Amino acid sequence: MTRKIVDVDVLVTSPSRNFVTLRITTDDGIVGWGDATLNGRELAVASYLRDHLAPALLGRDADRIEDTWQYFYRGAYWRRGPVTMAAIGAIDLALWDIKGKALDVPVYQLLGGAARDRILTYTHATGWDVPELLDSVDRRREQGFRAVRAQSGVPGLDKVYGVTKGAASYEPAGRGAGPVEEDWDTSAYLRHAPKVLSAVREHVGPDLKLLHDVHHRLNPTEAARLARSLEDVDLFWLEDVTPAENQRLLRTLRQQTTIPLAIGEVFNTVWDCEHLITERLIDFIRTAVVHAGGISHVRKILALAEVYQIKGAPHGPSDVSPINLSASLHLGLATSNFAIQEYMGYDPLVSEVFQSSFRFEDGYLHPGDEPGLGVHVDEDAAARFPYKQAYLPIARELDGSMKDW
Ligand code: CS2
Ligand code: MG
Repeated sequence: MTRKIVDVDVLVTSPSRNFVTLRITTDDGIVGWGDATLNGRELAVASYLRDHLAPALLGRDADRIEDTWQYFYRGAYWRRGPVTMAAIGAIDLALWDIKGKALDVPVYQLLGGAARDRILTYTHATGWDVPELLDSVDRRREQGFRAVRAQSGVPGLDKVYGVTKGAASYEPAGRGAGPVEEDWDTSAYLRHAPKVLSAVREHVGPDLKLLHDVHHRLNPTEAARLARSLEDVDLFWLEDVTPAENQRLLRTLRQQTTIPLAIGEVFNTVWDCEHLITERLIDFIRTAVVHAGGISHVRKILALAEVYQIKGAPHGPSDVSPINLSASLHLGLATSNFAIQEYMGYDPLVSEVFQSSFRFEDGYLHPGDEPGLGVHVDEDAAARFPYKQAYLPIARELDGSMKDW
């Protein structure tokens, strides 16, 4: 018996920020939902799905998840990249959602059942200066988080990645006709970051897991200098220390520091991070489920990582939807080498559109046991929040040359 796909649609909605959601409906009336959100390039993915993949999805057997993945990955000829893989990822998530609903089981049961009872999470703490950052860390600890990422301002710079002045939550994409431009000063950052992170460690004591995201800003030599200055802070990880297109650049850095390294959120296939994994240049692989081809592909990345004692820690900020977060939790619950899930929480408006079954308790998340991925999308509510153009910032060195944001 085949379960045919009879309708495919793409919703672009903006409850506090833009999300792209794929809806697939089968001939027996099952609806599956997939996240296709790519911050700052949402319409590209929406068009890739609507104009190129949806026509080829109609009539396909919804139960053939792996074949569908291969069909759209190999069949496009033009492979990889965030737009392509987010579109394939959305289809993958929607088909796993359908299969779980058809069999009346949560997706993690289809992936081998629970390999743990709950999933450790980390969240963001931000502050323009140290006192503000320490307050933010304290508020996150009071919420129950056992792991916190700490980001602060940098003296001399009026905008810095990961920190907003005074706003309640950090949303990197600014609404408007073009990207906001931010200055960057590596020397000032290298002087300041060790002081900030040491002050946080001093304030919180030894138990809280402390993370920091360098956000691709350093070259390997600067990264080694920063790592050496942070050895005593006992970081859970140092993230994206250097742009990792040239993965072999991490070889020397790996020898120069014992700080765990996390990379991968901008990667979209196993081939993007193959050397990082097979040469064990990192400790955590961060590919986001939606951006790396969905559950079907990220589970393969994690299987390769397991061979090298590398753990999964998927990207999961507030700029991918609760559908992606739920998929990440189902995968994480069923994957033995899964370490931690990024979880920033969402603006209250988001839950008007996405009703999720995952639950946060005592610093851990669980996807819940609803059939499928456990997320319902209210399409009437989604229609109330039309898309608003938004761009991620760009960064420039003080001499005006471009810098990795
Ligand atoms: C960051 C993200 O959460 C993280 O680790 O790298 O906030 C990233 O800057 C955004 O997802 C970009 O949209
Ligand atoms: Mg990051």
